[in-house]
Amino acid sequence: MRATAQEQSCDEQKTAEMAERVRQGALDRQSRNVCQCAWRSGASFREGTTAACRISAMPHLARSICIFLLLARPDFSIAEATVEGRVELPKRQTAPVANKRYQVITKAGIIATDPPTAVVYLEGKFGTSTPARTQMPQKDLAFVTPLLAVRTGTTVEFPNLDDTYHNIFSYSKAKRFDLGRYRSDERPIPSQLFDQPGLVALHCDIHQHMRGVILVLDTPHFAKSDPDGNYRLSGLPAGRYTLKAWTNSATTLERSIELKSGATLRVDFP
Ligand SMILES: [Cu+2]
Repeated sequence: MRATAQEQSCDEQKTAEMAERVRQGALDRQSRNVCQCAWRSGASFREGTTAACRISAMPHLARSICIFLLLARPDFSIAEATVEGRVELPKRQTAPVANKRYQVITKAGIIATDPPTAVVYLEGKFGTSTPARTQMPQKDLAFVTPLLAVRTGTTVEFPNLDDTYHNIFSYSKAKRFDLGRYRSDERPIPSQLFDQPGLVALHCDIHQHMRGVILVLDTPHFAKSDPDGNYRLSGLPAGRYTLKAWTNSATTLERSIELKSGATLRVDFP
């Protein structure tokens, strides 16, 4: 692909900046990624591209610098990693019933889903979270999604989609709140900010059988497993981390892992 004059000019400026940074020894992780943006040739550019900065398409100086950076820093990473596998789930508590929704149950003080589900997440330092919003609706006297995983700093709205009142509350240490009684037309939709990591057990003051769980996690990288325990996390930064698999309030399995750029790692629990 040919670069336009503007791209060429931008490219030269970036290249000069890179050279200056190298000269000053100010080559932190962010600046090492400058070569990602040094060559923005329209549609061919994508952040995290695996084509080694599309080196072959670069002007000579940018190419030389990128090759130098690649050789000088073997831990340099621009491609995203994936981890996938299977979590051995606890045995289900009740016989399977066709078309029955999965639910949150409490047995001997242990909170779990039925059928069992795992939440797999990557623990590490991923920078501060940006405010996010999501919803946990109630319909037919149940939470539509009884198990919700969110990152710390997420505001969850609790819309009532029934023709009756609900009153969602929690006594959990990670978040204690009581929304009071509200109907479907309540505006703004009752909500809570989940600013502490941990498990938040949800109840309804009106319907005692209603159970829900919010797992508040200090990471943007998490996924629920399928009913067979299979999971997949993609778009992960390379590095050493702890991978955790929550299966109920008493059990969180963990493994130390090393993710490599552009590679898919297979991790089964246990
Ligand atoms: Cu209710």
